[in-house]
Amino acid sequence: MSSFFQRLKKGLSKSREGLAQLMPGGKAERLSESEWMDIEDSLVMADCGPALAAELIARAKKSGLDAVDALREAMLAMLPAQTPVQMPPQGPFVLLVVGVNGTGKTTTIGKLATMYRQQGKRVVVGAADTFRAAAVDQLAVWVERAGADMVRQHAGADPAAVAFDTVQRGLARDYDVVIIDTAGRVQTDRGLMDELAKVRRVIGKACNGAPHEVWQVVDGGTGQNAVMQVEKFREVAGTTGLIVTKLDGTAKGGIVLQLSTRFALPVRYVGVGETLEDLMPFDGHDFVQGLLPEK
Ligand SMILES: Nc1nc2c(ncn2[C@@H]2O[C@H](COP(=O)(O)OP(=O)(O)OP(=O)(O)O)[C@@H](O)[C@H]2O)c(=O)[nH]1
Ligand SMILES: [Mg+2]
Repeated sequence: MSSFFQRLKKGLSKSREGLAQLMPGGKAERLSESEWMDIEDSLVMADCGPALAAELIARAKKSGLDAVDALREAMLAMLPAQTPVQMPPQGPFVLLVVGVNGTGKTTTIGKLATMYRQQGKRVVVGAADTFRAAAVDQLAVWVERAGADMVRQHAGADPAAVAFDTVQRGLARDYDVVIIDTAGRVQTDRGLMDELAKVRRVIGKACNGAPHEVWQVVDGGTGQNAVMQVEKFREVAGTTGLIVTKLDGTAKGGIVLQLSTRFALPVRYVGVGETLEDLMPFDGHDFVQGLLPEK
């Protein structure tokens, strides 16, 4: 078993232990109504949200399997299909990374750039978080460690202009992957959300069909507010996939299932630490196994 999975399991231990106490491993149909309700509460507490928790319980009750198997099947059935990321047949794969402040965008870009470099791809990263000079320097450190290249402008430059330049550079110099870092923004900030919509538009002007993916980074410990975040970013920036970070910490895990099922968005990767290697492709089976008690 990989150490990544161990770390994920450790991160999810609180939720798993909470559920373990409620599931004696008996046949599902033999659990009493109040036992099912306790499990439902516990799923809500694990950040699954009330609607998903109710749906999972309804499906589990019907299945006739024991509680753990029933919930596992229900969770897996509700997760959207994990189709592979489509790389464009020609030209660079352009990825826009968005999300609320401090969720882990820049760190995750460092991890992604490292991963793509390890696959032998040429990677250029655009520093479109121009708000703080420190943000560009932080990105520069990650990009250098990854062995990727970076496009930057002066602090305070128009983020859309940086994104445009980066995509043009990616096209002109035959890069395989272009990743655009953006400043964190709260989904209720109209001005900053408009700015993000512009970044997206301008990327499309630099390269037809781009961005090919828009990945929203969500802090796994955020709780229910994450639902609002994804709703709004999806509307404005056209989120196509999720990356949930900090699952090595105090995150309760259910938010991953809730976001993915509610918005029918694939979770592409999960972050389980602060170093370059701490990114794992999302695997629904592993995740659900980590969340549910062992039998
Ligand atoms: N434990 C843990 N910490 C993480 C993970 N991903 C990111 N972090 C930490 O989260 C903090 C914020 O990360 P950043 O990458 O700067 O986040 P950001 O979204 O770029 O932040 P802004 O650009 O300010 O919006 C840093 O201290 C990271 O080390 C993770 O998977 N696990
Ligand atoms: Mg950042």
